[in-house]
Amino acid sequence: MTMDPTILRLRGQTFTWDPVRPRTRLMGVVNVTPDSFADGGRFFDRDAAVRHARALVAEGADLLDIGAESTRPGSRPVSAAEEQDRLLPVLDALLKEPPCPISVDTTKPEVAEAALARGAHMVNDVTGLAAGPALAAVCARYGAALCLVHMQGTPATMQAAPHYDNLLAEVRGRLARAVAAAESAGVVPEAICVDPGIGFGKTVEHNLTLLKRVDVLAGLGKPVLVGPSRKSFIGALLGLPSAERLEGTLAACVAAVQAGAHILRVHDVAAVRRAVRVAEAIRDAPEA
Ligand code: HH2
Repeated sequence: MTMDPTILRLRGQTFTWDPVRPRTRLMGVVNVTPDSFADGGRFFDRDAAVRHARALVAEGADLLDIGAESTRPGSRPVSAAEEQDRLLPVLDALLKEPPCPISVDTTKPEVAEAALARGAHMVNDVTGLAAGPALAAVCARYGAALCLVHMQGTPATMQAAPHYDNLLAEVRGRLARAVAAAESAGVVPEAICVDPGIGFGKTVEHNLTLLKRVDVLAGLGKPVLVGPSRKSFIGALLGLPSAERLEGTLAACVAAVQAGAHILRVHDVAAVRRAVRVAEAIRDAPEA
């Protein structure tokens, strides 16, 4: 029996994962925000953000994710106008000669519309269409990809008291409903990926279980994107601030790959590329 490859279509570009030896793709994070938890303020300036994006591609990023609104726990929402003022100049510079497909981390249909009209390839919605199908309809109109992330609550409240009666069933069920909503809004089935939302309404233990059981989401038939990079569950385990979470990030990324992740959203592209390359070589080695 031959298995079908997993596919993600990004407006003319396609990522294909071999079912036996899938090659993990890396999404490099570019935060054009003054307050992101991992790199807040460092790339707020347009030129610095563009330089950083190009450096991530040189390090081996297959895809870039540009965000202009922080979604850290307790972060302040920004208006669509402010988000566009931050995002669009960076996007314009990168899309003149796109170094790789570009995703835009936004929950607002008007911001997505402006970004996709300029040629962005994907929308990364950390709320998983919680506000309804409008964002999906915009993606459908442009033939763009859509990443649906599981979040319990909102960034303002999500870490107050995360609770699940059945973590894996609830995360999978919510994502399955979001996929159905996206497809009914006209998004091409092969242009959708799903994400368990590490840190989005999850305790340390919830995050660990989701990383261990990425395979549960692979059953949805979409590529699975996972974003453990520098997150607070690593800080909680090791007692370290975000600047010192590289080793923890590498361990989480390798575990996620072993559990079936297709795309990793990371800040430290070069280091993760090396760690994943070795993990994949071990996975693909002969048994004896
Ligand atoms: N995590 C963050 C933001 N966007 N998107 C996806 N698909 N998956 C994630 O896990 C994810 C995400 C939060 O990380 P970061 O961008 O570093 O911080 P901030 O939200 O403060 O900008």
